[in-house]
Amino acid sequence: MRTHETLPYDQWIERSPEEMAERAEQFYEDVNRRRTTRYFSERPVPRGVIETCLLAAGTAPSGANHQPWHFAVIESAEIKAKVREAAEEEERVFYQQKAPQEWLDALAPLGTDEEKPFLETAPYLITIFSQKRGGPNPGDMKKNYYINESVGIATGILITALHHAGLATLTHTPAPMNFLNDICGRPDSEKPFLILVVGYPAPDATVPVAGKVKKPLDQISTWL
Ligand code: IYR
Repeated sequence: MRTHETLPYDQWIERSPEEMAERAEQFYEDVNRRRTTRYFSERPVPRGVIETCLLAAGTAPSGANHQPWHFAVIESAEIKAKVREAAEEEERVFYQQKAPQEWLDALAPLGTDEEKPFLETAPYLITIFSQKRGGPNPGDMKKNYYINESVGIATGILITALHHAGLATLTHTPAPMNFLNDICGRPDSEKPFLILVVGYPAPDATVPVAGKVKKPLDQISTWL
């Protein structure tokens, strides 16, 4: 007995096994073209594209469907400069003092450092916040569940949607990043999850060779 309110699942589309295989191939080919780059162009990106990708991210499954995320989209040059200044300050401490050698060694193939010019160059910084409390309806202050899992899935969909639309992204996680609450005017009950840098890649953008190495199927899966 289904005691909750239901609807028929009628937006689902039946595909033949051949069509399924073809679509799976096409999708893999497309997402396998995504790379994280640190070099962005200042070229403007239509705001509507970002909005549609945010709507796509918002379709993510989440704990109790509470949708415990907030996306603060920074397009103002002044605010981007503030984020850069604060992030570089944290990152200087990270790279020069806090990071253990093992971590620095792991990052060496990616060529990261405390300089974050992309925080000003890229047209948008999507700052993603996770919410400890909320709920499906405006003003809800219910406890949220599986917050990191939910926000992680939504972020994955957002990255994929932006790539699919033809944009480049960079996940950036200055630590600690509490300064983002102040800059973005978000309440203390929200925790910055990550900054997604979004735009066209610079004409001379590069990607690290190390980023191309993806584990083969037999290393990432087992069948029981
Ligand atoms: N937050 C730093 C360091 C950093 C950490 C990991 I793990 C990366 O994959 C990349 C960078 C920074 O953004 O430079």
